[in-house]
Amino acid sequence: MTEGTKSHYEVIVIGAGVAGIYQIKRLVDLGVDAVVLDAAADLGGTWYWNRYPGARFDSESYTYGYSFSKELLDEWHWKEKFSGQPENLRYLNYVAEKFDLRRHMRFNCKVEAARFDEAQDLWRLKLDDGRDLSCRFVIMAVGLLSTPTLPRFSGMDSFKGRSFHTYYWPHEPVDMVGKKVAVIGTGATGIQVIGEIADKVGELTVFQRRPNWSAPLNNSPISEKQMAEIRSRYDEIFATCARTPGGFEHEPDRRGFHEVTRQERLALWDRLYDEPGFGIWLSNFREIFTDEVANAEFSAYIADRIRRRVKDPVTAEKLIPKDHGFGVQRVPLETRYFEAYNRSNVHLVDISETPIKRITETGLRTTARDHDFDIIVYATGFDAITGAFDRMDIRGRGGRRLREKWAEGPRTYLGLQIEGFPNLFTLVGPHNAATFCNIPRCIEQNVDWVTALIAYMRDRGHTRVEPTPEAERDWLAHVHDTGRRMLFTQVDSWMMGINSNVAGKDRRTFIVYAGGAPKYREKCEEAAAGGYVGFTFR
Ligand code: NA7
Repeated sequence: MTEGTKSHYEVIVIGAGVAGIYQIKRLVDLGVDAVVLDAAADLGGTWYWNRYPGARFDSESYTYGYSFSKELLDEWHWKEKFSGQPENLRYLNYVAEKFDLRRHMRFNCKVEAARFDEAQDLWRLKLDDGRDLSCRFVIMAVGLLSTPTLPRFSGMDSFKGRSFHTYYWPHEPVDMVGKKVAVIGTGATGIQVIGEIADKVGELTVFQRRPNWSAPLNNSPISEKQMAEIRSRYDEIFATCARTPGGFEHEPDRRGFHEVTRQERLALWDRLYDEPGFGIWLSNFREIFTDEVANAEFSAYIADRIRRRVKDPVTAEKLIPKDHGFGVQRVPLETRYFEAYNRSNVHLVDISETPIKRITETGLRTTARDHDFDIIVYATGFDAITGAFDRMDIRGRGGRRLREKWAEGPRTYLGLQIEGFPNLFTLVGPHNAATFCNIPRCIEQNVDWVTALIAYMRDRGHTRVEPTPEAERDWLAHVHDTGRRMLFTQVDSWMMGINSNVAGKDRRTFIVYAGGAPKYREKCEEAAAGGYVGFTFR
């Protein structure tokens, strides 16, 4: 049987992004008969799709790369502190080539349905081209933000110019010189695009529903010499990442916010504002995340920074969030974003005042006026975390649908398995530390854990693993406990499962794990060390 016609594997991994690539590496090393399927034409996941101008890490590149191979760490030179999409995709291709992983990957393979066959302890998968595959284990490596969502404006098909969601940015260069461009959405993506294209297009009009708090990325190149120094510190760098809640290099300031003077707070903030990366968020006082007084004072500080950077005071006020504090949503990091609004070719339209009524043949109409465009960019975000699962018809024991089980919010054990859905693993799913993490750091730990469990079962001849309802109930309680004190749970954002463009996603739901990666790792290790406490085997 050729690989092309082969229809049964021990393990099928769905998704050839950062998680799927490492997962297949570990399975191949273990001698498991496994394959990775991806709906895309090639590997890379997030970094395959998001080709919009300005797409880049806001993790330090050298903390984002895989840590599992010293040889790989020694060979790869990250050229920028926060590397851009083309280089990130090159990196993932380099990894796949180096470890000869491509031959275990199938592209243009979209999984439409997965059904658990209880008699055989197998999963039966249906691809969108009608093919059927089977396997003992399914490992979902489908990404957190892989289901882009468009607004539901009328007339969207009638637009005669070019329009696309940022996730589907065309592979060939888009000529924007001299063009009239609209960007709808000012999340992390919109903020990256706007900063990048403002000085390259004819006219840029930004349609903002709600502003986001944002701070400078402070990117810079990495020289050969600096890279050599980074290589010599990799052990230390990854050790730091392993002990921080979000898997970053940035460690929180341990001083109590209320125990230092205002001058001391300002000194810290002035320093962090000019430093690269997420320090402004993650090396801040811990109270920023939990204490409304601390959060309000810091938010006022950032608001002043915005006022200093944006010349027109009316525009500046529009760019300052009034309905939530800094850092209670995912903080976009920006490059020249606020300065973009000082340019005469850039215009900000506040669509909370004048909502978009429809898309027209030549542009769009707000309640105030018509705008003409050559290109409309939808930077309108994703059906986050559970979206990719919702769109697959996944049926576990008794034909139960995952979508129905999760209708009132996801339930999992360790964010890695689901009661009623044996032999299915979610590497980057709800209630898993990877939801709130410098993601490869958490992915490596999850892949290692799942691989060890598969090896454990193989050694014992087990054919089925599934969490108990009690383990799942206790994990849900723990997930809720970790989020209880966090201000982010009081705000509508994708981190709380809100998406105004998807029916039913209008209720705040705990979908992330806020206990921090070290605590999460401890829980996973405890379960494994005790002989996989909370799981039943057959
Ligand atoms: P986000 O952060 O969800 O941002 C989406 C943006 O699009 C946000 O400003 C939304 O406004 C806006 N939006 C969404 N739907 C509409 C409609 N219908 N009309 C007007 N404006 C709309 O997604 P991103 O892609 O920017 O970032 C996602 C993650 O990718 C990011 O956190 C990183 O981890 C990488 P709203 O705030 O909802 O009013």
